[in-house]
Amino acid sequence: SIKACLFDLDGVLVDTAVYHYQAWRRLANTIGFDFTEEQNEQLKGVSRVESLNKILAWGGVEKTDSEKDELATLKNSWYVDMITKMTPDEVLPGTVDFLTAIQKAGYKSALGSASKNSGIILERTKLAHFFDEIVDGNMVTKSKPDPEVFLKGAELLGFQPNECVVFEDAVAGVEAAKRGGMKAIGIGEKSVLTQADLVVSGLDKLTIEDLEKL
Ligand code: B16
Ligand code: MG
Repeated sequence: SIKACLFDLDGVLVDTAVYHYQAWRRLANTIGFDFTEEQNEQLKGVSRVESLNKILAWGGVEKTDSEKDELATLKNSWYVDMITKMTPDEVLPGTVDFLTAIQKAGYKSALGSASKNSGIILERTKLAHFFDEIVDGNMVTKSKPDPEVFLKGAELLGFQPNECVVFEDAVAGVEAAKRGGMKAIGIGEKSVLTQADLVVSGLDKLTIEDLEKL
């Protein structure tokens, strides 16, 4: 049965995807092209460097590694400007109630995010205290759909993968959970998150009983 919960950050607990989108678009526009909201879906859960590679490919632009470093740093500076202004109001509906409920019910929880900025976001939104362990983009070498980020979370919490459930909004993240041998609750659309064991529109739609039934 499920003993631990592993949470993705962006798109599950907070909606930072809009800030990523704005900053990446600004970068693309600076180089001289644009991309759509639909293309932006493919960036969810994907690391910073891999996101940049995808965007440059959409624009048909080639850059050297050092130019890419500069571009990624520029995008991140715009993104950080936005997230440092975040407030607890930006926590997605139901998040605080659900995190409180699982804590009371005795489940352990960890963050499993691809972001290198998770520290600022958790601090600004006052969510940090809910997590027993935090695994983010600073601690992993392989990005989702590789299961590394979630396997590390399970290990730090001291549970086997099959005792863990992952909450994910990204296709790559759900795939990572399944490849790691965990249950996955998709946050979003059933037609998109096809590999998930259960899909809901947000944490506000989940109860402890849903975890017991997995
Ligand atoms: P950063 P998650 C991911 O966070 C985002 O979904 C993805 O769009 C972003 O590129 C990635 O973090 C890296 O973020 O540039 O802040 O290191 O969904 O895994 O919490
Ligand atoms: Mg996400």
